[in-house]
Amino acid sequence: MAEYSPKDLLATLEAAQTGERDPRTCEIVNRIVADLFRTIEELNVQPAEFWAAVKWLNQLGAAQQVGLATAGLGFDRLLDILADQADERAGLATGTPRAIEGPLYVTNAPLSDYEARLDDGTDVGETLVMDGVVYGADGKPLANAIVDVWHADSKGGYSHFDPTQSEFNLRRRLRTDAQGRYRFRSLVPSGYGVPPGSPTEQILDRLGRHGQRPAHIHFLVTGEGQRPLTTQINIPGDAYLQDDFAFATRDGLIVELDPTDRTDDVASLGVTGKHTRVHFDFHLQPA
Ligand code: MBD
Ligand code: FE
Repeated sequence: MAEYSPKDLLATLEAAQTGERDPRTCEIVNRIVADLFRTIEELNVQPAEFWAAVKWLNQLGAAQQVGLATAGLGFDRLLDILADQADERAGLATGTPRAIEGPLYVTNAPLSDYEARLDDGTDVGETLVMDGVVYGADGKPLANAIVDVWHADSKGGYSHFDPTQSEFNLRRRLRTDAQGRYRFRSLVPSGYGVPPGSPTEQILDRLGRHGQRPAHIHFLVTGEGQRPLTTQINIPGDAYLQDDFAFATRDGLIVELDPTDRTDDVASLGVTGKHTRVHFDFHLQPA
């Protein structure tokens, strides 16, 4: 009797797709299943290993960490590399480099015109004043652009996900003024580490890796007629700057820190003593 092979099983699986199917879903799922069948066959994956992976995936989902694991396994950066390549082919490879969104963005942060204070005053750390201009694809300053900014606190935690922080702490949307300017007061963030004991940490341990990100600040910049830009800036001097577990550090996104005690121009932000300044402009692409 002829053996029913893995290839036969694949063919049977695909032949069962006789209903009102979504062709794109079929194409992708069939490819992934075929690739995994091959992996299991060629690497002689044992049932105990397979079921351990299923258990891990369930734990990963239950912990809401699928998007954290994808970042750590390089998928998020992969999507950026492919988008960069597409831009290159289209002659659009200018402007501020993109960098991964990550799993910790929250929509609808409080909206302010031009400037805001991001921190709720309860955290320790160095006061940061960051400012800059959003430029449209035409090279001119863009009024009424929205700079949506979010970052970690001194312990590397993000509000909404860290229940000890107040709602929308270190998260704001800033609307640029007529000159395209935005600015905010906050605290210099610390780096992020994946939660200890979590499913994401477990897989990183098995891979002989750490789960640390260097200190960074996220941005989603949008404006009329412009392509939305998701990016991050990195704080220099961090031990993990070139060893990011999410592979997101890029040239052009590492800012300079400017320590100052000048306060006359930041009175509306309530800044009094010594603090750190960062200047960073965003250059958008056409929609
Ligand atoms: C982060 O803060 C982050 O930016 C990414 C990409 C993954 C985990 C935590
Ligand atoms: Fe982050």
